[in-house]
Amino acid sequence: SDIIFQHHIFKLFILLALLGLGAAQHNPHTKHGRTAIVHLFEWRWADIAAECERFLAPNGYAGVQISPPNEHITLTSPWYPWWQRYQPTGYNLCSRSGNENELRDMITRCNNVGVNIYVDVVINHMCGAGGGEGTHSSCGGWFSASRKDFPSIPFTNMDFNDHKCRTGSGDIENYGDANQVRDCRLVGLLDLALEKDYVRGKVAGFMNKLVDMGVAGFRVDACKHMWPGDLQNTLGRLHNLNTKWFSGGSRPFIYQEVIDLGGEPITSREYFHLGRVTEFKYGAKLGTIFRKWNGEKLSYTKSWGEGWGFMPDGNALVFIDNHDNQRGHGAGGAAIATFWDPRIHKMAVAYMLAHPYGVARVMSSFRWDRNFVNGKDQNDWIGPPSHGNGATKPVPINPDQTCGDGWVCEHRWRQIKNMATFRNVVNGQPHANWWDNQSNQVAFGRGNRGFIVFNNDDWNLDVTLNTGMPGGTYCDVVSGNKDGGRCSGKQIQVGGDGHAHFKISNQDEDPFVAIHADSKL
Ligand code: AAO
Repeated sequence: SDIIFQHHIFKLFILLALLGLGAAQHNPHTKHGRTAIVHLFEWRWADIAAECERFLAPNGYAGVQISPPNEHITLTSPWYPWWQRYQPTGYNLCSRSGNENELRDMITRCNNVGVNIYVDVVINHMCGAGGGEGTHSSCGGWFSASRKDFPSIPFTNMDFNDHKCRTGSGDIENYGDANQVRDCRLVGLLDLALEKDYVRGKVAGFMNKLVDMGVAGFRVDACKHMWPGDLQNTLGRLHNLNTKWFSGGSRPFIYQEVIDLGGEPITSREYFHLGRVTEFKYGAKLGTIFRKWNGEKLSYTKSWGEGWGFMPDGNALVFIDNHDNQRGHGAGGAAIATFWDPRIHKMAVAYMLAHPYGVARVMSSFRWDRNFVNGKDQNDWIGPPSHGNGATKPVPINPDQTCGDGWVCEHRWRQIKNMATFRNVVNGQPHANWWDNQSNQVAFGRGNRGFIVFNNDDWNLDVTLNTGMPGGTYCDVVSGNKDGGRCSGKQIQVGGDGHAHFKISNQDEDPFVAIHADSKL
Protein backbone atom coordinates (compact mmCIF):
# COMPACT_ATOMS: atom_id res chain seq x y z
CA SER A 1 0.00 0.00 0.00
CA ASP A 2 3.00 2.26 0.57
CA ILE A 3 3.93 1.87 -3.09
CA ILE A 4 0.41 2.62 -4.28
CA PHE A 5 0.30 5.66 -2.02
CA GLN A 6 3.60 6.91 -3.47
CA HIS A 7 2.26 6.31 -6.96
CA HIS A 8 -0.75 8.49 -6.25
CA ILE A 9 1.42 11.23 -4.80
CA PHE A 10 3.54 11.05 -7.94
CA LYS A 11 0.49 11.40 -10.17
CA LEU A 12 -0.68 14.35 -8.11
CA PHE A 13 2.68 16.03 -8.66
CA ILE A 14 2.47 15.52 -12.42
CA LEU A 15 -1.04 16.94 -12.43
CA LEU A 16 0.02 19.99 -10.43
CA ALA A 17 2.99 20.55 -12.73
CA LEU A 18 0.74 20.42 -15.80
CA LEU A 19 -1.80 22.78 -14.27
CA GLY A 20 1.02 25.12 -13.38
CA LEU A 21 2.28 25.34 -16.95
CA GLY A 22 -0.61 27.33 -18.37
CA ALA A 23 -0.53 30.00 -15.73
CA ALA A 24 3.09 29.83 -14.59
CA GLN A 25 3.58 33.57 -14.89
CA HIS A 26 4.92 34.17 -11.38
CA ASN A 27 8.56 33.51 -12.24
CA PRO A 28 10.64 36.58 -13.21
CA HIS A 29 13.21 34.40 -15.06
CA THR A 30 16.11 36.36 -13.62
CA LYS A 31 19.64 35.35 -14.59
CA HIS A 32 22.86 34.56 -12.73
CA GLY A 33 21.24 34.49 -9.28
CA ARG A 34 20.19 38.14 -9.61
CA THR A 35 17.06 39.25 -7.80
CA ALA A 36 16.11 42.96 -7.79
CA ILE A 37 14.20 44.83 -10.51
CA VAL A 38 14.75 48.57 -10.99
CA HIS A 39 12.11 50.88 -12.46
CA LEU A 40 14.01 53.31 -14.70
CA PHE A 41 11.02 55.65 -14.81
CA GLU A 42 10.87 57.70 -18.04
CA TRP A 43 14.42 56.82 -19.13
CA ARG A 44 15.22 56.81 -22.86
CA TRP A 45 15.89 53.40 -24.42
CA ALA A 46 19.41 54.44 -25.42
CA ASP A 47 20.23 55.30 -21.81
CA ILE A 48 18.76 52.05 -20.47
CA ALA A 49 20.83 50.03 -22.93
CA ALA A 50 23.98 51.79 -21.74
CA GLU A 51 22.96 51.42 -18.09
CA CYS A 52 22.46 47.66 -18.48
CA GLU A 53 25.99 47.29 -19.81
CA ARG A 54 27.88 49.77 -17.67
CA PHE A 55 26.06 49.47 -14.33
CA LEU A 56 23.14 47.08 -13.90
CA ALA A 57 24.86 43.88 -15.03
CA PRO A 58 28.15 44.57 -13.21
CA ASN A 59 26.24 45.35 -10.01
CA GLY A 60 23.89 42.40 -10.18
CA TYR A 61 20.53 44.02 -10.92
CA ALA A 62 18.18 41.40 -12.40
CA GLY A 63 15.97 43.52 -14.60
CA VAL A 64 14.46 46.84 -15.57
CA GLN A 65 10.84 47.97 -15.60
CA ILE A 66 10.53 50.36 -18.54
CA SER A 67 7.91 53.06 -19.11
CA PRO A 68 5.14 52.29 -21.64
CA PRO A 69 6.83 51.90 -25.07
CA ASN A 70 3.81 52.36 -27.33
CA GLU A 71 2.26 55.39 -29.02
CA HIS A 72 0.70 57.79 -26.54
CA ILE A 73 -0.97 61.18 -26.51
CA THR A 74 1.30 64.22 -26.28
CA LEU A 75 -0.02 67.13 -24.29
CA THR A 76 1.09 70.70 -24.00
CA SER A 77 -1.26 71.84 -21.24
CA PRO A 78 0.16 70.82 -18.86
CA TRP A 79 3.50 70.64 -20.67
CA TYR A 80 4.39 67.03 -21.55
CA PRO A 81 3.28 65.55 -18.20
CA TRP A 82 4.78 62.17 -17.23
CA TRP A 83 1.28 60.70 -17.20
CA GLN A 84 0.69 61.23 -20.92
CA ARG A 85 2.30 57.81 -21.39
CA TYR A 86 -0.64 56.24 -19.54
CA GLN A 87 -2.89 57.43 -22.39
CA PRO A 88 -2.24 55.14 -25.38
CA THR A 89 -3.29 56.23 -28.86
CA GLY A 90 -1.88 53.19 -30.67
CA TYR A 91 0.35 50.13 -30.38
CA ASN A 92 3.16 51.31 -32.65
CA LEU A 93 6.38 51.36 -30.69
CA CYS A 94 7.45 55.00 -30.61
CA SER A 95 7.24 56.89 -27.38
CA ARG A 96 8.93 59.63 -25.47
CA SER A 97 11.72 57.14 -24.70
CA GLY A 98 12.57 56.41 -28.32
CA ASN A 99 11.57 54.56 -31.47
CA GLU A 100 11.18 50.87 -32.26
CA ASN A 101 14.79 50.40 -33.40
CA GLU A 102 16.08 51.94 -30.18
CA LEU A 103 13.70 49.76 -28.18
CA ARG A 104 14.87 46.62 -29.97
CA ASP A 105 18.51 47.57 -29.53
CA MET A 106 17.96 48.10 -25.80
CA ILE A 107 16.17 44.77 -25.30
CA THR A 108 18.95 42.95 -27.16
CA ARG A 109 21.81 44.66 -25.34
CA CYS A 110 20.26 44.24 -21.89
CA ASN A 111 19.47 40.57 -22.56
CA ASN A 112 23.01 40.01 -23.79
CA VAL A 113 24.35 41.04 -20.36
CA GLY A 114 21.68 39.07 -18.49
CA VAL A 115 19.44 41.99 -17.50
CA ASN A 116 15.74 41.35 -18.18
CA ILE A 117 13.30 43.92 -19.54
CA TYR A 118 9.79 44.12 -18.05
CA VAL A 119 7.37 46.34 -19.96
CA ASP A 120 4.76 48.54 -18.32
CA VAL A 121 1.68 47.88 -20.49
CA VAL A 122 -1.46 50.01 -20.47
CA ILE A 123 -4.22 47.77 -21.83
CA ASN A 124 -7.23 48.79 -19.76
CA HIS A 125 -7.88 51.95 -21.72
CA MET A 126 -6.79 54.39 -24.41
CA CYS A 127 -6.43 58.17 -23.93
CA GLY A 128 -8.80 60.42 -22.01
CA ALA A 129 -12.24 60.95 -23.51
CA GLY A 130 -11.40 64.64 -23.71
CA GLY A 131 -8.15 64.02 -25.56
CA GLY A 132 -9.37 65.70 -28.74
CA GLU A 133 -8.32 64.64 -32.21
CA GLY A 134 -5.36 65.05 -34.46
CA THR A 135 -1.77 63.97 -34.56
CA HIS A 136 -0.61 65.08 -31.10
CA SER A 137 0.58 61.55 -30.64
CA SER A 138 4.10 60.23 -30.04
CA CYS A 139 4.30 58.43 -33.41
CA GLY A 140 2.46 61.23 -35.16
CA GLY A 141 -0.52 59.02 -36.01
CA TRP A 142 -4.03 60.48 -36.28
CA PHE A 143 -6.67 59.58 -33.68
CA SER A 144 -9.95 60.91 -32.40
CA ALA A 145 -10.85 60.59 -28.74
CA SER A 146 -14.36 62.00 -29.21
CA ARG A 147 -15.13 59.43 -31.95
CA LYS A 148 -13.18 56.69 -30.09
CA ASP A 149 -11.28 56.10 -33.29
CA PHE A 150 -7.69 54.80 -33.20
CA PRO A 151 -7.01 53.78 -36.81
CA SER A 152 -3.46 52.52 -36.41
CA ILE A 153 -4.70 49.51 -34.38
CA PRO A 154 -7.61 49.91 -35.37
CA PHE A 155 -10.04 50.37 -32.48
CA THR A 156 -13.40 52.01 -33.19
CA ASN A 157 -16.28 53.08 -30.95
CA MET A 158 -17.47 49.45 -30.87
CA ASP A 159 -14.40 48.41 -28.92
CA PHE A 160 -15.17 50.37 -25.76
CA ASN A 161 -17.19 49.68 -22.65
CA ASP A 162 -19.38 52.75 -22.38
CA HIS A 163 -22.64 50.85 -23.02
CA LYS A 164 -21.91 48.67 -19.99
CA CYS A 165 -21.13 51.49 -17.57
CA ARG A 166 -23.99 52.46 -15.27
CA THR A 167 -22.75 55.69 -13.72
CA GLY A 168 -24.12 59.09 -14.63
CA SER A 169 -20.74 60.53 -15.58
CA GLY A 170 -19.46 57.43 -17.36
CA ASP A 171 -16.50 57.52 -14.97
CA ILE A 172 -15.78 55.36 -11.93
CA GLU A 173 -17.54 57.16 -9.10
CA ASN A 174 -17.46 54.57 -6.31
CA TYR A 175 -14.73 52.00 -5.65
CA GLY A 176 -17.28 50.14 -3.51
CA ASP A 177 -19.03 48.94 -6.69
CA ALA A 178 -16.94 46.34 -8.53
CA ASN A 179 -19.00 46.63 -11.71
CA GLN A 180 -18.31 50.30 -12.23
CA VAL A 181 -14.65 49.87 -11.31
CA ARG A 182 -14.33 47.42 -14.23
CA ASP A 183 -16.84 48.81 -16.73
CA CYS A 184 -16.56 52.57 -16.35
CA ARG A 185 -13.80 55.03 -17.17
CA LEU A 186 -10.85 55.37 -14.80
CA VAL A 187 -10.40 59.17 -14.49
CA GLY A 188 -12.08 59.70 -17.85
CA LEU A 189 -9.85 57.26 -19.79
CA LEU A 190 -11.63 55.47 -22.69
CA ASP A 191 -12.27 51.97 -21.30
CA LEU A 192 -11.50 49.10 -23.67
CA ALA A 193 -13.99 46.21 -24.00
CA LEU A 194 -11.58 43.42 -23.13
CA GLU A 195 -14.51 41.01 -23.21
CA LYS A 196 -14.38 41.16 -27.03
CA ASP A 197 -12.34 38.58 -28.86
CA TYR A 198 -11.19 41.28 -31.27
CA VAL A 199 -9.87 43.55 -28.52
CA ARG A 200 -8.17 40.64 -26.73
CA GLY A 201 -6.49 39.70 -29.99
CA LYS A 202 -5.17 43.21 -30.62
CA VAL A 203 -3.88 43.58 -27.06
CA ALA A 204 -2.21 40.15 -27.14
CA GLY A 205 -0.72 40.96 -30.54
CA PHE A 206 0.86 44.11 -29.13
CA MET A 207 2.27 42.22 -26.13
CA ASN A 208 3.46 39.32 -28.29
CA LYS A 209 5.45 41.65 -30.49
CA LEU A 210 7.35 42.66 -27.36
CA VAL A 211 7.70 39.04 -26.19
CA ASP A 212 9.15 38.09 -29.55
CA MET A 213 11.58 41.02 -29.33
CA GLY A 214 12.90 39.45 -26.11
CA VAL A 215 11.23 41.06 -23.11
CA ALA A 216 10.87 38.86 -20.01
CA GLY A 217 7.45 40.02 -18.86
CA PHE A 218 5.04 42.80 -18.05
CA ARG A 219 3.87 45.16 -15.34
CA VAL A 220 0.19 45.32 -16.25
CA ASP A 221 -1.32 48.72 -15.46
CA ALA A 222 -4.70 49.21 -13.77
CA CYS A 223 -5.64 45.52 -13.38
CA LYS A 224 -8.27 46.34 -10.78
CA HIS A 225 -10.17 47.89 -13.66
CA MET A 226 -10.19 44.73 -15.78
CA TRP A 227 -12.19 41.55 -15.13
CA PRO A 228 -9.86 38.67 -14.16
CA GLY A 229 -11.55 36.44 -16.74
CA ASP A 230 -10.82 38.91 -19.54
CA LEU A 231 -7.22 39.19 -18.40
CA GLN A 232 -6.88 35.42 -18.20
CA ASN A 233 -8.02 34.99 -21.78
CA THR A 234 -5.74 37.77 -23.04
CA LEU A 235 -2.65 36.65 -21.10
CA GLY A 236 -3.32 33.07 -22.15
CA ARG A 237 -2.64 34.15 -25.73
CA LEU A 238 0.92 35.26 -24.99
CA HIS A 239 3.82 33.49 -26.64
CA ASN A 240 6.51 31.79 -24.63
CA LEU A 241 9.65 33.86 -24.09
CA ASN A 242 12.21 34.16 -26.89
CA THR A 243 14.49 31.10 -26.72
CA LYS A 244 17.46 33.18 -27.81
CA TRP A 245 17.67 34.28 -24.16
CA PHE A 246 15.22 32.13 -22.17
CA SER A 247 14.75 28.41 -21.81
CA GLY A 248 12.04 26.75 -23.89
CA GLY A 249 8.52 26.88 -22.48
CA SER A 250 9.15 29.96 -20.29
CA ARG A 251 5.99 31.99 -19.72
CA PRO A 252 6.21 35.80 -19.55
CA PHE A 253 6.49 37.11 -15.99
CA ILE A 254 3.30 39.00 -15.11
CA TYR A 255 2.91 41.46 -12.26
CA GLN A 256 -0.41 43.17 -12.01
CA GLU A 257 -1.03 46.61 -10.59
CA VAL A 258 -3.90 46.19 -8.14
CA ILE A 259 -4.07 48.66 -5.27
CA ASP A 260 -5.52 46.72 -2.34
CA LEU A 261 -5.13 48.39 1.02
CA GLY A 262 -8.31 46.70 2.20
CA GLY A 263 -11.82 48.12 2.41
CA GLU A 264 -12.87 47.62 -1.21
CA PRO A 265 -14.82 44.73 -2.78
CA ILE A 266 -12.06 44.04 -5.33
CA THR A 267 -9.10 42.28 -3.74
CA SER A 268 -5.64 41.24 -4.92
CA ARG A 269 -6.63 37.61 -4.38
CA GLU A 270 -8.82 37.62 -7.49
CA TYR A 271 -5.67 38.02 -9.58
CA PHE A 272 -3.24 35.55 -7.94
CA HIS A 273 -3.69 32.82 -10.54
CA LEU A 274 -2.73 35.20 -13.36
CA GLY A 275 0.65 36.29 -12.03
CA ARG A 276 2.10 38.30 -9.19
CA VAL A 277 0.36 41.36 -7.79
CA THR A 278 1.76 44.65 -6.48
CA GLU A 279 1.59 44.56 -2.65
CA PHE A 280 0.78 48.20 -1.83
CA LYS A 281 0.50 47.49 1.90
CA TYR A 282 4.23 46.82 1.99
CA GLY A 283 5.50 50.33 1.26
CA ALA A 284 2.60 52.05 3.01
CA LYS A 285 3.30 50.14 6.24
CA LEU A 286 7.10 50.24 6.09
CA GLY A 287 7.03 54.00 5.44
CA THR A 288 4.79 54.46 8.47
CA ILE A 289 7.10 52.30 10.58
CA PHE A 290 10.34 54.08 9.65
CA ARG A 291 8.62 57.44 10.18
CA LYS A 292 7.43 56.13 13.58
CA TRP A 293 3.90 57.34 12.86
CA ASN A 294 0.74 55.90 14.48
CA GLY A 295 2.82 54.37 17.29
CA GLU A 296 4.48 51.93 14.90
CA LYS A 297 7.82 50.42 15.88
CA LEU A 298 10.42 48.57 13.87
CA SER A 299 10.39 45.77 16.45
CA TYR A 300 6.83 44.95 15.33
CA THR A 301 8.25 43.75 12.00
CA LYS A 302 9.51 40.46 13.45
CA SER A 303 6.70 38.73 11.53
CA TRP A 304 7.05 41.00 8.45
CA GLY A 305 5.41 39.58 5.32
CA GLU A 306 2.49 37.19 5.48
CA GLY A 307 2.46 37.67 9.26
CA TRP A 308 1.33 41.23 8.60
CA GLY A 309 -1.62 40.11 6.49
CA PHE A 310 0.20 40.65 3.21
CA MET A 311 -0.56 38.37 0.27
CA PRO A 312 1.24 35.00 -0.02
CA ASP A 313 4.98 35.37 -0.64
CA GLY A 314 4.79 33.69 -4.04
CA ASN A 315 2.30 36.28 -5.28
CA ALA A 316 3.91 39.48 -4.11
CA LEU A 317 5.77 42.18 -6.02
CA VAL A 318 7.09 44.60 -3.38
CA PHE A 319 8.43 48.15 -3.44
CA ILE A 320 8.91 51.10 -1.09
CA ASP A 321 7.55 53.74 -3.47
CA ASN A 322 6.38 53.81 -7.07
CA HIS A 323 6.00 56.45 -9.77
CA ASP A 324 2.50 57.29 -8.54
CA ASN A 325 2.75 57.37 -4.78
CA GLN A 326 6.10 59.19 -4.71
CA ARG A 327 4.13 62.21 -5.99
CA GLY A 328 0.76 61.75 -4.27
CA HIS A 329 -1.02 59.74 -7.01
CA GLY A 330 -2.38 56.24 -6.37
CA ALA A 331 -2.35 55.16 -2.75
CA GLY A 332 -0.20 55.31 0.36
CA GLY A 333 -0.24 59.03 1.06
CA ALA A 334 2.42 60.94 2.97
CA ALA A 335 3.78 57.84 4.70
CA ILE A 336 5.50 56.67 1.52
CA ALA A 337 9.30 56.88 1.88
CA THR A 338 10.77 58.52 -1.22
CA PHE A 339 14.13 59.95 -2.24
CA TRP A 340 12.93 63.29 -0.86
CA ASP A 341 13.60 61.75 2.59
CA PRO A 342 16.83 59.97 1.72
CA ARG A 343 17.76 58.71 5.20
CA ILE A 344 14.40 57.00 5.72
CA HIS A 345 14.24 55.90 2.10
CA LYS A 346 17.62 54.13 2.25
CA MET A 347 16.65 52.30 5.44
CA ALA A 348 13.31 51.19 4.06
CA VAL A 349 14.78 50.02 0.75
CA ALA A 350 17.56 48.20 2.62
CA TYR A 351 15.00 46.48 4.83
CA MET A 352 13.08 45.34 1.76
CA LEU A 353 16.18 44.07 -0.03
CA ALA A 354 17.42 42.23 3.07
CA HIS A 355 14.05 40.57 3.73
CA PRO A 356 13.07 37.38 1.87
CA TYR A 357 9.42 38.30 1.15
CA GLY A 358 8.36 38.93 -2.45
CA VAL A 359 10.02 39.95 -5.70
CA ALA A 360 11.55 43.38 -4.99
CA ARG A 361 11.48 46.47 -7.19
CA VAL A 362 13.67 49.54 -6.61
CA MET A 363 12.43 52.95 -7.80
CA SER A 364 14.70 55.21 -9.85
CA SER A 365 13.27 58.70 -10.15
CA PHE A 366 13.72 62.16 -11.57
CA ARG A 367 13.57 65.33 -9.50
CA TRP A 368 10.92 68.01 -9.99
CA ASP A 369 10.08 71.30 -8.29
CA ARG A 370 7.47 70.49 -5.71
CA ASN A 371 4.90 73.14 -4.88
CA PHE A 372 2.60 72.19 -2.03
CA VAL A 373 -0.68 74.06 -1.63
CA ASN A 374 -2.82 72.74 1.25
CA GLY A 375 -0.79 69.53 1.28
CA LYS A 376 -1.18 68.81 -2.44
CA ASP A 377 1.74 69.12 -4.83
CA GLN A 378 0.59 71.37 -7.69
CA ASN A 379 3.53 70.09 -9.75
CA ASP A 380 2.76 66.37 -9.46
CA TRP A 381 2.38 66.29 -13.27
CA ILE A 382 5.90 67.42 -14.19
CA GLY A 383 7.59 65.12 -16.67
CA PRO A 384 11.19 63.94 -16.86
CA PRO A 385 14.11 66.33 -17.39
CA SER A 386 13.61 67.57 -20.94
CA HIS A 387 14.58 70.12 -23.53
CA GLY A 388 12.37 73.07 -24.47
CA ASN A 389 10.67 71.06 -27.23
CA GLY A 390 9.62 68.33 -24.78
CA ALA A 391 12.29 65.81 -25.79
CA THR A 392 13.49 63.83 -22.78
CA LYS A 393 17.10 64.53 -21.82
CA PRO A 394 19.74 61.81 -21.70
CA VAL A 395 21.01 60.64 -18.30
CA PRO A 396 24.55 61.99 -17.82
CA ILE A 397 26.83 60.08 -15.42
CA ASN A 398 29.03 62.19 -13.13
CA PRO A 399 32.63 61.23 -12.24
CA ASP A 400 31.42 60.05 -8.80
CA GLN A 401 28.96 57.68 -10.53
CA THR A 402 25.87 59.68 -9.57
CA CYS A 403 23.53 60.98 -12.27
CA GLY A 404 23.18 64.57 -13.44
CA ASP A 405 20.49 66.78 -14.97
CA GLY A 406 17.81 66.00 -12.39
CA TRP A 407 17.95 62.22 -12.64
CA VAL A 408 18.05 60.87 -9.07
CA CYS A 409 19.25 57.32 -9.79
CA GLU A 410 18.48 55.86 -6.36
CA HIS A 411 19.58 52.49 -7.75
CA ARG A 412 23.13 53.88 -7.99
CA TRP A 413 23.30 55.11 -4.40
CA ARG A 414 25.99 53.05 -2.65
CA GLN A 415 23.68 51.87 0.13
CA ILE A 416 20.98 50.69 -2.29
CA LYS A 417 23.32 49.24 -4.91
CA ASN A 418 25.15 47.25 -2.22
CA MET A 419 21.88 45.98 -0.76
CA ALA A 420 20.85 44.73 -4.21
CA THR A 421 24.04 42.65 -4.08
CA PHE A 422 23.21 41.56 -0.50
CA ARG A 423 19.84 40.24 -1.74
CA ASN A 424 21.60 38.16 -4.40
CA VAL A 425 24.17 36.78 -1.95
CA VAL A 426 21.51 35.66 0.59
CA ASN A 427 18.99 34.47 -2.02
CA GLY A 428 17.13 31.35 -0.83
CA GLN A 429 18.40 31.64 2.76
CA PRO A 430 15.86 31.75 5.59
CA HIS A 431 15.10 34.75 7.78
CA ALA A 432 17.15 34.01 10.92
CA ASN A 433 18.68 35.28 14.18
CA TRP A 434 16.11 38.01 14.79
CA TRP A 435 16.88 40.48 17.56
CA ASP A 436 15.07 43.62 18.72
CA ASN A 437 15.11 46.01 21.67
CA GLN A 438 11.30 46.24 21.71
CA SER A 439 11.62 49.63 20.11
CA ASN A 440 13.23 50.68 16.82
CA GLN A 441 16.46 48.74 16.94
CA VAL A 442 16.26 45.41 15.13
CA ALA A 443 18.57 42.91 13.46
CA PHE A 444 18.11 39.82 11.36
CA GLY A 445 20.15 37.49 9.22
CA ARG A 446 19.64 35.29 6.20
CA GLY A 447 20.92 31.82 7.08
CA ASN A 448 24.69 32.10 7.44
CA ARG A 449 25.07 34.38 4.37
CA GLY A 450 24.17 37.86 5.58
CA PHE A 451 23.17 40.01 8.56
CA ILE A 452 21.69 43.50 8.93
CA VAL A 453 21.23 45.77 11.96
CA PHE A 454 19.05 48.91 12.10
CA ASN A 455 19.01 51.71 14.68
CA ASN A 456 15.96 53.89 14.09
CA ASP A 457 15.75 54.96 17.75
CA ASP A 458 16.82 58.36 19.03
CA TRP A 459 19.68 56.85 21.02
CA ASN A 460 22.77 54.77 20.27
CA LEU A 461 22.82 51.07 19.61
CA ASP A 462 25.59 49.13 21.36
CA VAL A 463 25.03 45.39 21.49
CA THR A 464 26.57 41.98 20.85
CA LEU A 465 24.47 39.78 18.54
CA ASN A 466 24.51 36.32 17.06
CA THR A 467 24.92 36.87 13.33
CA GLY A 468 24.89 33.19 12.38
CA MET A 469 27.84 33.91 10.09
CA PRO A 470 31.28 32.28 9.90
CA GLY A 471 33.99 34.05 11.91
CA GLY A 472 36.07 36.75 10.24
CA THR A 473 36.28 40.43 9.44
CA TYR A 474 33.48 41.82 7.27
CA CYS A 475 33.06 45.09 5.44
CA ASP A 476 29.85 46.99 6.21
CA VAL A 477 28.38 47.60 2.75
CA VAL A 478 26.22 50.50 4.00
CA SER A 479 29.01 52.84 5.16
CA GLY A 480 31.43 51.75 2.45
CA ASN A 481 32.46 49.35 -0.26
CA LYS A 482 34.65 46.30 -0.22
CA ASP A 483 37.26 46.89 -2.88
CA GLY A 484 39.66 43.99 -3.31
CA GLY A 485 40.88 43.25 0.22
CA ARG A 486 40.09 46.75 1.51
CA CYS A 487 36.99 48.25 3.09
CA SER A 488 36.15 51.95 2.80
CA GLY A 489 33.53 51.71 5.56
CA LYS A 490 33.12 50.23 9.03
CA GLN A 491 34.62 46.81 9.72
CA ILE A 492 32.71 44.18 11.72
CA GLN A 493 34.53 41.39 13.58
CA VAL A 494 32.53 38.16 13.75
CA GLY A 495 33.91 35.68 16.31
CA GLY A 496 34.22 31.94 15.84
CA ASP A 497 30.87 31.60 17.67
CA GLY A 498 29.13 33.85 15.13
CA HIS A 499 28.77 36.73 17.59
CA ALA A 500 29.69 40.30 16.72
CA HIS A 501 29.61 43.62 18.50
CA PHE A 502 27.65 46.41 16.78
CA LYS A 503 27.72 50.13 17.59
CA ILE A 504 25.43 52.40 15.58
CA SER A 505 25.02 56.04 16.56
CA ASN A 506 21.58 57.50 15.97
CA GLN A 507 23.51 60.45 14.48
CA ASP A 508 25.10 58.34 11.74
CA GLU A 509 24.36 59.41 8.19
CA ASP A 510 22.91 55.93 7.66
CA PRO A 511 22.04 54.29 10.99
CA PHE A 512 22.24 50.71 9.80
CA VAL A 513 24.96 48.13 9.09
CA ALA A 514 24.94 45.18 6.67
CA ILE A 515 27.45 42.39 6.08
CA HIS A 516 27.31 39.38 3.78
CA ALA A 517 29.37 36.42 2.64
CA ASP A 518 30.93 38.37 -0.24
CA SER A 519 31.83 41.35 1.94
CA LYS A 520 34.20 39.22 4.04
CA LEU A 521 37.69 40.67 3.96
C1 AAO B 1 -4.73 62.24 -16.17
C2 AAO B 1 -5.21 63.41 -15.34
C3 AAO B 1 -6.67 63.25 -14.98
C4 AAO B 1 -7.49 63.08 -16.26
C5 AAO B 1 -6.95 61.91 -17.05
C6 AAO B 1 -7.64 61.69 -18.38
O1 AAO B 1 -4.42 63.49 -14.15
O2 AAO B 1 -7.11 64.39 -14.27
O3 AAO B 1 -8.84 62.85 -15.93
O4 AAO B 1 -5.55 62.11 -17.31
O5 AAO B 1 -7.50 62.83 -19.17
C7 AAO B 1 -1.71 58.26 -14.45
C8 AAO B 1 -1.95 59.45 -13.53
C9 AAO B 1 -3.32 60.06 -13.75
C10 AAO B 1 -3.50 60.40 -15.21
C11 AAO B 1 -3.40 59.09 -15.98
C12 AAO B 1 -3.61 59.23 -17.48
O6 AAO B 1 -1.82 59.00 -12.18
O7 AAO B 1 -3.38 61.27 -12.98
O8 AAO B 1 -4.77 61.00 -15.42
O9 AAO B 1 -2.06 58.57 -15.79
O10 AAO B 1 -2.72 60.16 -18.01
C13 AAO B 1 -6.28 54.26 -9.29
C14 AAO B 1 -6.10 53.02 -10.15
C15 AAO B 1 -4.65 52.71 -10.44
C16 AAO B 1 -3.90 53.94 -10.95
C17 AAO B 1 -4.06 55.02 -9.90
C18 AAO B 1 -3.33 56.30 -10.28
O11 AAO B 1 -6.73 51.91 -9.53
O12 AAO B 1 -4.63 51.70 -11.43
O13 AAO B 1 -5.45 55.32 -9.74
N1 AAO B 1 -2.51 53.65 -11.28
C19 AAO B 1 -2.11 53.36 -12.68
C20 AAO B 1 -0.79 53.99 -13.05
C21 AAO B 1 -0.95 55.49 -13.13
C22 AAO B 1 -1.89 55.85 -14.27
C23 AAO B 1 -2.98 54.88 -14.44
C24 AAO B 1 -3.12 53.74 -13.69
C25 AAO B 1 -3.86 55.06 -15.62
O14 AAO B 1 0.19 53.59 -12.15
O15 AAO B 1 0.28 56.15 -13.31
O16 AAO B 1 -2.49 57.15 -14.02
O17 AAO B 1 -3.18 54.45 -16.71
C26 AAO B 1 -8.06 54.32 -4.35
C27 AAO B 1 -8.19 53.05 -5.12
C28 AAO B 1 -7.12 52.89 -6.15
C29 AAO B 1 -7.02 54.13 -7.00
C30 AAO B 1 -6.75 55.32 -6.07
C31 AAO B 1 -6.57 56.63 -6.82
O18 AAO B 1 -6.94 54.24 -3.47
O19 AAO B 1 -8.11 51.95 -4.23
O20 AAO B 1 -7.42 51.77 -6.97
O21 AAO B 1 -5.93 53.98 -7.92
O22 AAO B 1 -7.87 55.42 -5.19
O23 AAO B 1 -7.77 56.98 -7.42
C32 AAO B 1 -6.37 55.46 0.50
C33 AAO B 1 -7.07 54.14 0.20
C34 AAO B 1 -6.73 53.67 -1.20
C35 AAO B 1 -7.17 54.71 -2.14
C36 AAO B 1 -6.37 55.95 -1.80
C37 AAO B 1 -6.66 57.10 -2.70
O24 AAO B 1 -4.97 55.26 0.56
O25 AAO B 1 -6.68 53.18 1.13
O26 AAO B 1 -7.36 52.44 -1.51
O27 AAO B 1 -6.67 56.37 -0.48
O28 AAO B 1 -7.99 57.50 -2.53
